[in-house]
Amino acid sequence: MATAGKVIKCKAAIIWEAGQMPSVEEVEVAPPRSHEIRVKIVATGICRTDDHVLKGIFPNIDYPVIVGHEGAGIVESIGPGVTSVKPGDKVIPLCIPQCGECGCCLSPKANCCLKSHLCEPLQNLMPDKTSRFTCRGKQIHHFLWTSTFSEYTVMPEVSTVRIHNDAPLNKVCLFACGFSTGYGAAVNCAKVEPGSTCAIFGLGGVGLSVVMGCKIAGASRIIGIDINKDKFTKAKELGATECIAPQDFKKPMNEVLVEMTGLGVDYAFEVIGSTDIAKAALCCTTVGWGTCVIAGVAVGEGGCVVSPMDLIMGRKTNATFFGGWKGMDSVPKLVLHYMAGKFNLDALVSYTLPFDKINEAFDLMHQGESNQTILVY
Ligand code: COD
Ligand code: ZN
Ligand code: ZN
Repeated sequence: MATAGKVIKCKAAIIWEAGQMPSVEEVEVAPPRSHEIRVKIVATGICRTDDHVLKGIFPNIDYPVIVGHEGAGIVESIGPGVTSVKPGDKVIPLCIPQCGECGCCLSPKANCCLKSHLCEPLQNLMPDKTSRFTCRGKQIHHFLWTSTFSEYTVMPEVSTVRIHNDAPLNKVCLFACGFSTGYGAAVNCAKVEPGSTCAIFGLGGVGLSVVMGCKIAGASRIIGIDINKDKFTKAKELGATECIAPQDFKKPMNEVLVEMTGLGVDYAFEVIGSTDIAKAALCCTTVGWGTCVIAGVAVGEGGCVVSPMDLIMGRKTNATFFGGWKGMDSVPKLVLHYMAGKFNLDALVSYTLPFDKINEAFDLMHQGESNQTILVY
């Protein structure tokens, strides 16, 4: 492309300081270096993790920063040594890379690549500790090596996966985080079985994706729990067999669920991002084999105190990052499954807005108004 090797000027949303809303400005995006890829982002969702940076509660972040990781786009140019994609290919950024060489990448049991930006020392620059973004002469930091809140972004090759070129980017961007996290919590982490009973705490976009995973896995009872009853219609449309609101009960929800099911549920999912709810999710599972999966990241909370007595009788607890998927191997397959009609991703999208309305999208998230908002450039 004509832009290859040159600096590109485009718009991006910059968070200049913790606690400030992003400001849409012109940035310069340098060409990709060795083993890097420059991508024109076409669509991006927004995720609570982006919001955690906005609020200043994501650990060890340097500002100013361009966040965003739930994106999809088209390769504009590649740096030396890149072999997996070429200009024009459709790609999805991976919020957790897959280097293919580290102990976790080589093990079928793990998806947390050890060459990730999340490994110590946590840092939000490119792998070589420099940035490809500048604005008014100032260096702007990357985030998760994805930074999809820039019309053009540079990502390491290990964080970029090629998908089918007919995939609709304004929908499949949800495979970059929300859908994959929730669906994978059910099918990879819990390994929900046919005929089982499931409880899902939180029916936002990620919780609804857990509901879809439980349904596809053949669960016979799928109980959705949310304080916002407006979430119940969609949850039932996607597979929840019952929905309940905590404010309608005097007892704690774990006791309510044990009463509803006799022994407790086989699988419970925490999809709110609260340590108190994680405890309730563990305690509503059946003694003997019940499994609790924590999908939410409760940033800034003190931690979760669990008595060994809650576990000693055979209950298990587990947590998942990105639904346990190895991104390179799995995301292209998830996209193909979507294109074949296996998942109703479209039902997760509450709003599609132009990128310039990014602050409106964050407001909708804060008001609990939206499941997933997609921004298009
Ligand atoms: N009881 C019941 N429901 C509640 C309660 C409560 N006390 N508090 C809130 N809720 C409901 C809300 O009404 C809402 O419907 C739902 O819980 C939460 O939904 P959203 O839309 O705010 O959030 P999601 O679905 O987009 O995401 C939820 C997560 C917990 C997954 C998210 O916050 C998170 O932690 N994401 C990071 C997890 C991860 O692994 N990410 C991978 C890369 S970023
Ligand atoms: Zn690795
Ligand atoms: Zn996310």
